[in-house]
Amino acid sequence: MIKEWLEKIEASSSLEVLENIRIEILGKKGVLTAQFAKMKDVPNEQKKAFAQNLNEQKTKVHEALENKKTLLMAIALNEQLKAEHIDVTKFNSTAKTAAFHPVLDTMDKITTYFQNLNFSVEEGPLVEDDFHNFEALNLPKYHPARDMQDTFYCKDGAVLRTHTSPVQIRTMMSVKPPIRMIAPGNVFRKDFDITHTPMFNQIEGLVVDAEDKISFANLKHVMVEFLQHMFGDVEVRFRPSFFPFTEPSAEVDISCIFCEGKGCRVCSHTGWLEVLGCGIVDENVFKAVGYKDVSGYAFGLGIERFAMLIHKIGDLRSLFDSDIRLLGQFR
Ligand code: 2NL
Repeated sequence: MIKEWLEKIEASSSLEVLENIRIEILGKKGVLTAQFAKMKDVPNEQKKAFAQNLNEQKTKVHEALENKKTLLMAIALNEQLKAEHIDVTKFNSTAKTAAFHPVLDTMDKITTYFQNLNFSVEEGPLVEDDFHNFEALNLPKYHPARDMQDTFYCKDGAVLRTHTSPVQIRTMMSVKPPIRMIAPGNVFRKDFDITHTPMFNQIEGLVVDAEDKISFANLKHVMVEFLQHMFGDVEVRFRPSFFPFTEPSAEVDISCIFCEGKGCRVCSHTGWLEVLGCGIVDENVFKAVGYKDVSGYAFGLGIERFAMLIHKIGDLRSLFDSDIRLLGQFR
């Protein structure tokens, strides 16, 4: 009998079959269990040998079952692993890749352009003091031009920076000229409507060198080259303007990239789009940082506006919604 059982166990092809064999032999109504019940009919002097023999058989069956179970489980696991195997190198055309947000992408493009012209990239604190955000930029207390900025005021006279110019002030106060730098980053203004968000991104540039090395012509050339790099073959126009920190100052327009200057809704039928402000650094700014016998030019632009023009996005606020349906289009 035992030989037959062991052969059956050895031949079983699945855990289910094996379990049925176990029940058949060792279960409550199993054939070996039934043998144990016969014990009471065995004469006393044979009981010991009888029991010993049954226990040996039981041990052998039990061992055979366990060994077979281990083997079948290993086979089952192997098959499962094979079935669940994923080929991670397989090409999947529906896989979604990540993408840069258009604002970050535009910031990168502008930053890289100026890095290639040997400008350094500088950063500074978002919470500023009155000196770095206003005073040093030729914006004394109670000067009406401060109202242009719609400032967020914090405790103890601190402000959220209204432009990235304080980064230039900090740089000028920590290194000697010549300087060739840009300052990209968040700025804050208490303004919220279709064309304004209370936080937006700006890049400002500053070049400072010996007096005879800087001219408005230099500034004009760098701006024209930069704008044609960003927008392609556009006309560039300089209009006289005013900023407290530059004199003379100019606002710069490009010919409308939507109608090629013919006049459309985006350019309010003027044929021109305003894209940045710039000028020759006011001497009061150099006085405030302790620079002497130098000259400089500076410029500033809003990155969201550039991103909207480059990617033809109509509503400024959609840049702040984090809506995957919009962002997915810039992959
Ligand atoms: C604009 C115009 C501008 C500057 C920013 C600047 C900074 C220093 C000294 C002088 Cl430290 N100027 N920055 C100059 C002219 C224009 O920004 O429309 N920005 C969005």
